[in-house]
Amino acid sequence: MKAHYLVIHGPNLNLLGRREPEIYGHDTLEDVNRRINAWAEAHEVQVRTFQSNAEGAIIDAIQEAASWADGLVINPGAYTHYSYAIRDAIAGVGLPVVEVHLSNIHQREAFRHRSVIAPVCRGQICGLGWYGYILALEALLQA
Ligand code: CA2
Repeated sequence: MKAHYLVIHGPNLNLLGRREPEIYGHDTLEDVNRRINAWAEAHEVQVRTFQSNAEGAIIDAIQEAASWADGLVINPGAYTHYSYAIRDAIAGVGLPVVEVHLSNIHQREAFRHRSVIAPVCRGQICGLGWYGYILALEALLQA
């Protein structure tokens, strides 16, 4: 049976490739999703991608994933650092979740060093750019 995964891109990630390329690279979100979809095809798994700037929409997507997904990959954007609501949604969904960041949040401003999401995730990958999403999916597939 095919595995099903949801990849969530949080706030401002729709701007990828258009600003701050020195931090986030030149790839657009469409480029990143294309690579994720290519990986999904090669591994014969089903991956849906979703981006929202709204905390509530992200929480709805996490809750809905409980009915169809085998795991989640999430880049919560700046919500990483303060959203207890997203943390609670992940803790409540009962699915394996991997947190991903394009940049190395530990090399950046102090407020980015702390993730309130990481304690309820299987693991966290940061600083490896778009490849972090692929590594996260690989980890879920092996789990
Ligand atoms: O490194 C990451 O993936 C982050 O989750 C990205 C978030 C940031 O708040 C986190 O601390 C780390 C911000 C995403 C904003 O993305 C932009 C991309 C291009 C232009 C402007 C914003």
